[in-house]
Amino acid sequence: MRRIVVVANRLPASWDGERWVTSPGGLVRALEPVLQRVGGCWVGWSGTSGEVPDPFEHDGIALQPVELTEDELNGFYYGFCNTAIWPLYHDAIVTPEFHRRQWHPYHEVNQRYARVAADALQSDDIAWVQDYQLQLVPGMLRSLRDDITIGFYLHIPFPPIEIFSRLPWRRQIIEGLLGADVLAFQTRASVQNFARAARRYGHAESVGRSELRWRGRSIRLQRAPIAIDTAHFETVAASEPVQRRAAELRHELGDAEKIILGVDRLDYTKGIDLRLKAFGGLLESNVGAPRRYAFVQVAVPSREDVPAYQDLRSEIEQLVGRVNGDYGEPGWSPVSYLYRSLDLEELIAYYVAADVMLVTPLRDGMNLVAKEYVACHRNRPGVLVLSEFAGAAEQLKSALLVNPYDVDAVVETLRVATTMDLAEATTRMQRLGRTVRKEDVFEWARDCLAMLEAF
Ligand code: ADQ
Repeated sequence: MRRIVVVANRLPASWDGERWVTSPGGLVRALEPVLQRVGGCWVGWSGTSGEVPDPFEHDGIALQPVELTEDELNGFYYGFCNTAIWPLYHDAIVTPEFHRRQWHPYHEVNQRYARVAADALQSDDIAWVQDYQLQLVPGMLRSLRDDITIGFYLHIPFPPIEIFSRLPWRRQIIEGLLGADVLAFQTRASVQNFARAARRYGHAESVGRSELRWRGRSIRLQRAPIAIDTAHFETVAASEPVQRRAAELRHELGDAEKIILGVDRLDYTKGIDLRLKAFGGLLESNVGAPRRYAFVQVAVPSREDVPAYQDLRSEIEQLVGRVNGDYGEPGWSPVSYLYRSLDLEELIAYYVAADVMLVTPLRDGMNLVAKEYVACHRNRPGVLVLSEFAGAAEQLKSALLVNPYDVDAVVETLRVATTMDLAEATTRMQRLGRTVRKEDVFEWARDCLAMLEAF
């Protein structure tokens, strides 16, 4: 196998003040064993601005830190990535901001990643560039090295052309991406959206559905839905301490008949506000049985320096207060709201405890939470309510699919989910389980790398 150099915004480890610790998450878990086996390295930002550590090895992988100053971080990451690209690519749920002063650091920082990667690459290596922060890197790398294969994976949706076309730097972004040999996306819709934008703004030509020709080169388009380490979730969910903790949680939640759960990064794309309104609607129709339902929303702090995220946090906290004020009783609040990250075992105990998982993003590249819930419900009843606008809806067709903007429909779906008979819930969960077991993160990594190897 050929060596792989992963180029990502962040390194797979961060400094905790005393030592480097592996960052949690599916991408790291999937790629670590591959990189350990075939060699190569990981290029990314270390998480602290200012002086960068020298290249070092962690868990058998060579890490190449990229330097970012505080100013660059503000312009590139908090600025262009999170106020222009992130909202634009998520259907412009929040109005994207386009500032010329932020484009410059985006370009500069992409150039720096490309240079560090070019130095780390050996002839015939594969460079595998990750996500929306680094869309110019494929083109920049190609002009620095013509003896490597370049792959790019987009973790978030690629938007429809009507939305993408607003971007003042649309041509540069398309040309940057077209520097890759293989461009992979979460869904078919994203593949099609990109092909259309590449034809219009890059003057690329389509050859069938999964190939483009551009400036004499051939570029493959791939649909590769990201996934989870299913076996790991299944094992932890079945373990005695997690089962015990799940029972404890149910008790702490007042032994409600039905526990409904939401787990997200606190982000306006996740539809947490509409979800709370829908839960309020369910309680409204539940006169006479006040403690029947409990809703737990776990929200992980995210991008706390971006004003839109601060506003969102206040809005959600007000909504939680309103539902609890309207429907709570002394000593009993129907909504439990946790604003923090949980360790994996605790998170899994929540998944196990929940009768209904409510995943209602307004737009989401994939949504791994939905897959994690399914993996934790092998041989255990549970119902997944899933937004039509999550990438996962292309695969998880046996979930109860819903339009999250339609609050009445979410209320009705919650009613169906909380009253579903055991036989139907079991059949649906078995089907979902087959999908997440067959298409796990290792299969995803194999698919992506096979396409790159073949190039
Ligand atoms: P995210 O927007 O972060 O990812 P998601 O796919 O749901 O969304 O992944 C979140 C991860 O964080 C999950 O693995 C989950 O377990 C974990 N997590 C959530 N809440 C947590 C909590 N309170 N404590 C601890 N862990 C928690 C982006 C895209 C997605 C895409 C992924 C992967 O926005 O669409 O699926 O990348 O490509």
